[in-house]
Amino acid sequence: MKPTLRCTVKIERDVVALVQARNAFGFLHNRQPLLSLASRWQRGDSLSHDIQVIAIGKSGYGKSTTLNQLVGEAVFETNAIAGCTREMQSAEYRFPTKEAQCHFSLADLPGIGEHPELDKQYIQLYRDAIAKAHSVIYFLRADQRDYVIDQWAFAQLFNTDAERRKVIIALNAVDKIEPLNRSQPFALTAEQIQSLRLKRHTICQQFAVCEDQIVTLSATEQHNLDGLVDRLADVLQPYLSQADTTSAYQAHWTSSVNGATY
Ligand SMILES: Nc1nc2c(ncn2[C@@H]2O[C@H](COP(=O)(O)OP(=O)(O)O)[C@@H](O)[C@H]2O)c(=O)[nH]1
Ligand SMILES: [Mg+2]
Repeated sequence: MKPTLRCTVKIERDVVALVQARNAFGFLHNRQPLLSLASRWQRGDSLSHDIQVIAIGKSGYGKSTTLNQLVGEAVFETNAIAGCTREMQSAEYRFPTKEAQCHFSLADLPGIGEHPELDKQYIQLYRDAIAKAHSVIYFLRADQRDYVIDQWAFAQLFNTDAERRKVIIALNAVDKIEPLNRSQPFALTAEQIQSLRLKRHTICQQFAVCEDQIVTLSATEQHNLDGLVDRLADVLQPYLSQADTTSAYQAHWTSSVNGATY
């Protein structure tokens, strides 16, 4: 029997809560998925039309930490030593639609690189998940020297142009790029910026992606997380349309997002 990836919904909130947590998600405000391009998921008795973003990559690269930072709460388990995510987990945000049920979904997938046999199973599951996702955040770590397993997985997962267009490479842990500095508050030195430039160039060649598909960040130092969301906005815009909202929702929005303009 073909293995399937079980998904546990960790939290469900309104999109407004996500925008309040991080203003960069304002591109979702007053929007809803174009139903014909949405990903369909059965939720209990009803069908949901979703915009879906998935995070994949080796265990320990900071997928869960990054997603938690993006949504502003500890939704996904993180672990310094052992890979802890064995199933797909998601944070779901309801769009304010009148008729169809629609969500913006951010999902954390089990990490690869722990065991070759497990990786083979995960690759097939990842391929199914990628087919349904609108964007895929593929994690790498800036302090990693050898990307052999990552390149192997990437080549298995992204074959067609359509698959490759979905990819954003999140080059995480830039705080650990050489030469290390411990300045507080965190800031990259000129030497680190130069190392990062070389690293980006190498990744472009090794993974055959464009420079603008790579976002450099540090989840723990909260560096350039908005840059990652801005890139997501670029990839997801074509799948969104103006929301068909109720006046009640509009009133709720206006009173709950004080001072922010979108
Ligand atoms: N220095 C540094 N450590 C990080 C960063 N992001 C995550 N980590 C650490 O890496 C470890 C694994 O993170 P986790 O999010 O569980 O990785 P996952 O397996 O990819 O989900 C944790 O100890 C995190 O604190 C980062 O940007 N910089
Ligand atoms: Mg994890």
